[in-house]
Amino acid sequence: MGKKVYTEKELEQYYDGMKKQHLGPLWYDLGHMVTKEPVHDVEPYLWKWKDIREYALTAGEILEPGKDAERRVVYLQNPSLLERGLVGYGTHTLYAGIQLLLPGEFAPAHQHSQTAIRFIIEGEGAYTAVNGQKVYMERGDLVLTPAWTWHEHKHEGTEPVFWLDGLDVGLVKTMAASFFKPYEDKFYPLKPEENYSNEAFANGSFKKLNETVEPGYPSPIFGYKFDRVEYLLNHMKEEEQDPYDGHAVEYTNPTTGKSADSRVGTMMQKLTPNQHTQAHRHVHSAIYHVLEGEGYTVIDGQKFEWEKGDFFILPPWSYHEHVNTGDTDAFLFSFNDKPVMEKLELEFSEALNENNGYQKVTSTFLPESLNV
Ligand code: GTQ
Repeated sequence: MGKKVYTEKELEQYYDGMKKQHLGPLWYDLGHMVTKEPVHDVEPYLWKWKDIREYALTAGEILEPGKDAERRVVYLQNPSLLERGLVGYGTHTLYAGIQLLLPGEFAPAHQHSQTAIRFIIEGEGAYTAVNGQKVYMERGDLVLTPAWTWHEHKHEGTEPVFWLDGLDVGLVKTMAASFFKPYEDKFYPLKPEENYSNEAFANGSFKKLNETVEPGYPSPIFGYKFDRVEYLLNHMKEEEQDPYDGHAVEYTNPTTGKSADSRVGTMMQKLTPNQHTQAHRHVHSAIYHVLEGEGYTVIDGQKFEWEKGDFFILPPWSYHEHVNTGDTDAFLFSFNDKPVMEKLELEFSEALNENNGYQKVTSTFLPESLNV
């Protein structure tokens, strides 16, 4: 059964006609759609804390939240994604912003379909109210404001407070599912108990006799204190370490045993002095914040040197390994899109097989402010 022989001219007419009708030949294009491995345009990047802090502080002189702006935030823009017009993208799914509140200031109540996590970088005496429940924030704490919850921030302390906002901006935009609503008033009605969820549900240990705690989301815990995470990391046995992440703890929802937030995963890692983890890669992407310590992370052969306060992007499907070069423990906080990839049955990971599991370093990243 031979195929009809078309002349070159006939074929050209055929393909041109098809294109004009907005149709396409899969026999040419399958390889671009169903790629053998994840293909992406998310480049790794690193920002120095002293630069971000400076720009945030100047914003403190320029504008006031609740008056001139909904929030006073300097966000991390991944340059590789801005090329595609993706404003506010850290990775293709995740956003990171650094929010500043000065003493006495507030950021008004609102809700949105994006889910948000907060990680406190500097300062104390500020709280986030989640559906009216005040959660006070101190350095190293994680605070959740899950999708659709009403949330506001207020600062009752005496020094500036800085925290990281992590939202699934890119994901929600791709899904065409963004909703935002300001509350009818500045503040959502406050509940009498403060820090209730941190205390009552720590480790998922208790519930009142006549209370029902439904398994599911949002987590009954909105605030996760740093000293608890630190305790757990400091009491991990050698054999409980992860070869790729070192001493590593994921924040969980006690009713499900899974990620604390339903869409944004959160993790704290501890690397002991000279610790050098092995390289692996996974489908999920992440944004890292250095809570404490100094060292570097090799991402696809490029060395990203970090110190306390810095932020860096881990793109999807990129080999990475972490090294602590300091003489004290390093603590790395990160948030990721792993829960989404897992729910969609898209998560996959693999170790680097060559060179004993370590990458060859071919270049060192130069942060913008040192690029003179
Ligand atoms: O504090 O609710 O950085 O809604 C971006 C969007 C912070 C917030 C951000 C937000 C918030």
